[in-house]
Amino acid sequence: MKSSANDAIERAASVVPSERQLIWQDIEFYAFIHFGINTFTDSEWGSGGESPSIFNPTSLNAEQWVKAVKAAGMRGLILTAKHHDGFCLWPSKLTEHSVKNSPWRDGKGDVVMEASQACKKHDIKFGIYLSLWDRHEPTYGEGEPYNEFFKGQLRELLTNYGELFCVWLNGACGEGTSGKRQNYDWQGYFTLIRELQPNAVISRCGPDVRGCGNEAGVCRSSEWSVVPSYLRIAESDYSERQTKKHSNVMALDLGSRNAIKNAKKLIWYPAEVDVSIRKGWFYHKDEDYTVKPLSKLVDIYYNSVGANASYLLNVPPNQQGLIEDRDLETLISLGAHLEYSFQENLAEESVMTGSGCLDNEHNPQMALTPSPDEYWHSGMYPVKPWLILDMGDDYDIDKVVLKEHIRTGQHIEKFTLYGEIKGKWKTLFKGTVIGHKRICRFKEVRIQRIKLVIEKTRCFATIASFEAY
Ligand code: FUL
Repeated sequence: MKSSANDAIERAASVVPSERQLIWQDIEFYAFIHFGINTFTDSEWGSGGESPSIFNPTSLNAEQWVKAVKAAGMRGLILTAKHHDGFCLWPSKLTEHSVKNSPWRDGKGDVVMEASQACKKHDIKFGIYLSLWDRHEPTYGEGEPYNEFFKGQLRELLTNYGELFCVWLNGACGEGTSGKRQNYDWQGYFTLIRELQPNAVISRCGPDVRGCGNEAGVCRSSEWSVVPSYLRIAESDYSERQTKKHSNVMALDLGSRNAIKNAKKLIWYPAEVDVSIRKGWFYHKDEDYTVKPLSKLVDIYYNSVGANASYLLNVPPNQQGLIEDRDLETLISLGAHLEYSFQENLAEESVMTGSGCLDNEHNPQMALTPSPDEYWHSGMYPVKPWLILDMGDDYDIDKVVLKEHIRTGQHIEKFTLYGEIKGKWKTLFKGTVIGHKRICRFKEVRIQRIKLVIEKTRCFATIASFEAY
């Protein structure tokens, strides 16, 4: 007889990402640009009562932002089109509280347009951040009128700025000027976004990407992409999440066998690590000294991209509308560091053998092909399946990058990597989940053969990519 726990495992193993989530998973590392009225008041949260006349960046240059983002090795950029203060970086027809009433470019400017065009020019994906909470808009808290206003703003942003890879809906929700809280029309927003930007993920207060639960740049050591559905904000399960004390996104374990055993519904809901390069989200001169050192940014990379999450790094432009030199230099060194670290995959021309496979199409060698859809499949319900990589000669190795074939779900729960040293298998790394990507870092060793043993997996195991550096 099957237990409900086994049943949950079977269900979890059958959950797969959507096409848009798959596209997003490959972007991995992208930027946040927090810029707006707060930049000019030196604050983090505006009241909504600020005058648009104070928005006047003297030398705004979106290409400078995009070049910096690209130099760091990032592949996308998300701009705060509207933060909680309600000030719009585009000339919205639905409010007077925007760049159109500012002195910047004589009221004819559009920051969203400049950023989207710079991204397009430099082949960087573009996304927008839109705060649900609007401290300026008088209809906020009035129900339907605000929902219509918000959908109108979405429509403007989703139709005039080309293809978006992400719509980042921010949840910070307080009272409006009326003193009332807004009842959000989640389904209405989501339906509109799907209609106008079908390839964009809806992040944070959305169904596609969840926050890892903190803004400190760390994710869980086992970051599952398959988690209970109450974590997702949608009309039906939002209230459930609000009332369930234990069901918060900060919970340490979201996806283990234990965490999912009683879940009613399981969904593909991968994690994103968002963190600022500085102390605050917006630029403040007196926080210039807080720019994180390269080593910290690199650690966050391994603890996010390397741990089955994405890395959303905030870089706030100053009052001139430019990224400061010290942030810029750090971004350039970060990009150089990552490029150097992953320069030559020594597993590329190797031979892979293994414990078995589902069929010849999924034999161990398939873990080494560049195509993401060619992969090794262990066969059903395997017992400690393994792979051995033979690089043909000794190399100095300190990193192994593993990827599951997540189109067929996330299965691997526990694994160990061994290196063959003087004829003996020595442990290099012990890990739990793999998912989209796990970067295993260890002390450099000179080896020819690396063995991966999958100690625990759900219904089967797949490896779509096995790289060594
Ligand atoms: C939070 C906001 O309140 C912060 O200002 C910032 O935008 C951060 C990314 O999300 O909820």
